Amino acid sequence: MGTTIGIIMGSDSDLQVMSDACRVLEELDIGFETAVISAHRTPHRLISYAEQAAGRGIQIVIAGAGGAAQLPGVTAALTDLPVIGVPIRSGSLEGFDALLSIVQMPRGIPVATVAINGARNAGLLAARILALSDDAVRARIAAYREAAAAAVEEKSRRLQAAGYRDYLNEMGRRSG
Ligand code: RP5
Repeated sequence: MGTTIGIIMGSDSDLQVMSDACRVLEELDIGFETAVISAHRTPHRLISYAEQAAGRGIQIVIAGAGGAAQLPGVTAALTDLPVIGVPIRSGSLEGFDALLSIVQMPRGIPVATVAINGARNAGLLAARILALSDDAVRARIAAYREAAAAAVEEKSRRLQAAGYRDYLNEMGRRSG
């Protein structure tokens, strides 16, 4: 399993959220690497990372950042690889600042943007891009979608069988 996805984040305080991307890529058996790289604190390191990523075999970059969130946009400016931006919820604007910074890229340099804290979807989107040229990944994504559908069907069956009160109580017990 080669490393095909680069997951970068502006701070280690983003790791809790970005670990959702790591987890789903592990579930899909896709190789990835992780790094903390800040567009404003370590701009030169970001330049080296973005310029060298494709040459090292990285095919897609997932970049998470909070606040003014320049990391995904600057990365996309430095490489031809697809870049997926994850707005991280933080500070007084609770991620809305990062969402707008990332989604409102001026024309010419695209960044695909997922929801605030949507790192799991970022991982899944990266997997779907890889699946265009990898049938094994495509099969694992199909199985993942089928399992998600089956889980919903099972919940619906249990809700009908238990009734809403018992189901809610059971949910309360599960969440601790
Ligand atoms: C951004 O500022 C990071 O992406 C992070 O979301 C936010 C806060 O960083 P720390 O002050 O926790 O390092 O650059």
